[in-house]
Amino acid sequence: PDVRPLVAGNWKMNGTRSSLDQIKAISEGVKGELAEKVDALLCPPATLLYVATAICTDSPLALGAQDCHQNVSGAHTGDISAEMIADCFGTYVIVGHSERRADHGESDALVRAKTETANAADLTAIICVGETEEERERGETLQVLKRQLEGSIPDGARAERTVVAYEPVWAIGTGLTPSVADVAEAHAFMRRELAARFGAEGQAMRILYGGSVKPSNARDLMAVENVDGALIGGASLKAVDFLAIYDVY
Ligand code: G2H
Repeated sequence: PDVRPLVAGNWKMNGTRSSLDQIKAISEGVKGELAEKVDALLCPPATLLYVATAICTDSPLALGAQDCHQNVSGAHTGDISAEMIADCFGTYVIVGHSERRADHGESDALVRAKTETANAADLTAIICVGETEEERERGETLQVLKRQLEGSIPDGARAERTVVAYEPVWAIGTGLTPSVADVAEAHAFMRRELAARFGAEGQAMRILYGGSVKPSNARDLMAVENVDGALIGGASLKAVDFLAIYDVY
């Protein structure tokens, strides 16, 4: 089936008001004809989300956050709710990024709870999965992906509100990327798993590749079957790089 690609930027803990010019440039750069067939998203730090929406009016660039709490509201000092993200006109939220799984001990069950809460607030969740270097060396990649997909995606998930991002942990921020054949194998496997569990909805869910995507490798990675876009970290900080990747479509 035809799946509409999504090119998404994850700024992680980078960006202050001085970066607003880059957000503006990205929002301008995605205005062309490509916007008819490719979605673009930027997830700046939450501190910039509201002001970003104000400068991106008139642009098809969607905005989102990098995490949300699993509860709707309450005594959770320092956390951000799905409703708060929606209130700032965010429409997406990344959940279960490997940095959160590692830094904050997030489990598949927690990621699933966050996804449910995000979806209830009408946010599209970008659910991250991926094996570590040790898991890959032990030949466990597909097993790990299966377990993470089963554990992190809620029952009844719909394609419209669910995006999966495959981010091999060892490829994140390292400049290393899996071979095109490895990406193809992982994405084909995930597609089969999603289709087996969610039927037509699973066929239509977008599966992004993430991990050291940059202008020089994006064309090859985005051409792989079942790769429906990119989740870009470091290379999304500069508008010219983000737009060069977006433009491979
Ligand atoms: C993977 C990716 C974005 P980078 O975490 O989520 O980051 O492109 O810097 O490897």
